[in-house]
Amino acid sequence: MRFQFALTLQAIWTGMCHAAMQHYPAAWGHYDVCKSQVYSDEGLTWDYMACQPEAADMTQFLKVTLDPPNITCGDPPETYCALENPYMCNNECDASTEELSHPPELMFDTEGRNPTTFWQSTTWKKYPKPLLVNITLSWNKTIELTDDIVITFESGRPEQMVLEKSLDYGRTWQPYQFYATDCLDAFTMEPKTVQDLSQHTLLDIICTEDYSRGYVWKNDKTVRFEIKDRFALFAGPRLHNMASLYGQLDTTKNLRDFFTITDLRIRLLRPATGATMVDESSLSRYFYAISDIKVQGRCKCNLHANSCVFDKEKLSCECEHNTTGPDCGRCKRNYQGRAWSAGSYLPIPKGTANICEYKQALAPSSIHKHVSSLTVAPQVALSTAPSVHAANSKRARVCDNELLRCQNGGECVNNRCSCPPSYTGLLCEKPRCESELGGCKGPDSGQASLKPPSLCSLLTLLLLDLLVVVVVFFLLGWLSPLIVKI
Ligand SMILES: [Ca+2]
Repeated sequence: MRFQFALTLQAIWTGMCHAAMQHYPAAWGHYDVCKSQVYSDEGLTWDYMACQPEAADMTQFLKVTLDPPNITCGDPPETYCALENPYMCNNECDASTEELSHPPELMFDTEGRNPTTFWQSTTWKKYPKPLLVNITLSWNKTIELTDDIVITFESGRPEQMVLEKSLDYGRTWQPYQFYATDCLDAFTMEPKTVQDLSQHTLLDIICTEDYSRGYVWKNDKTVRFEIKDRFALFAGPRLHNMASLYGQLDTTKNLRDFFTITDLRIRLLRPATGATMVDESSLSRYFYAISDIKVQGRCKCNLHANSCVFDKEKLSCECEHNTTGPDCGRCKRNYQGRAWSAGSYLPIPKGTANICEYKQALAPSSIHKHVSSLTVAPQVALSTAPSVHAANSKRARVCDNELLRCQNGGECVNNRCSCPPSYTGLLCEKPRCESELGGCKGPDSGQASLKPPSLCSLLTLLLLDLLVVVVVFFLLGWLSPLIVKI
């Protein structure tokens, strides 16, 4: 059912592409199916396609860490004032009372309830020492962002903040975007907006004042990292030309990596103050409060899986195409028939699966190459052991009546090659002289060219001689009238 449904989805998507629908696709992806069965001349076979999991709300799968760890309000309990009214100080934060506590998980619960639930920091009691908080979101898995990151603040957006990303599980960090009421003052960067970016500067890290300016009222509470506006630089303003974006993602690793993360870090550097000067007599007005963080994305499975499971607190791809690993980043054992490669989005709409192939599935003509370079498949290598007998011939099978692999006149007997005297090796591929003292150049090497001619070769030579004599006689008979004339 799911399979049919996915196919239908794909058909709908393809239709949408052709009709150039002027809507944002729900999840900018449509590579839902990894393989399908098809009838061909060889019977029922698999047709493989590039595939990826659906985009999802990734906040369900993250681990959140706060630094400093005791930065959440309520221990000890404290009162705080409303930013817009310093005399309204009737709010209380108490970690020991559920209704009055503001733990970090309230940044990720389902919103829409009233009143809003939110995480809140301690107040800025230690002013002028900066009120610094790092909120780290870790997935322990590479994920690809598919939609804007949206952070909703409940008490004014911070005056200075940096959004950072890691691609190596938090070992190293790179900035994604700087946010400030005054970019020059805070980060010595010219203020820019995402609209200033072009295809050539898409990877530039900018400082924006769009989400920090002035005091923020209820309708203006969000800070964004604009993923879709960046996609739109390649896919067009309504993301209707996804082929163009996929093409770029396929060929530009930097671009692909830009949207790929294992961790995000929100560095809060200065809370909203609502004024040019901080009122030192009322520091309980200044703190951070976040009610919601949205991170939409999908597991990165290198286009080798269409589902990703969350088991034992960890996400991992359910790999297809004979791949394995948390990101389907390598071929399964015995499936290294060719080097691993990520799938490709192109050609639209099915992409290219680049499956890992079973080693034994190589064409017989290429077997010889493998044997002679000693990179024989495991099954073949096993049979070199002298103790291999008919009992385990299933694993030790070298040849059979269909696979006439024995070379140089060798015959398949009991699934093993019986070689002529001058050849040896699993497939009779080696002249016996190679393993003898002095090698093939020695006087006793037994190499074909140095052997006395066999009866067969003598007969062949005799026949050839006879043929030459007959031809000469025939020519002479045909030419004789001419010779007489001359
Ligand atoms: Ca909430």
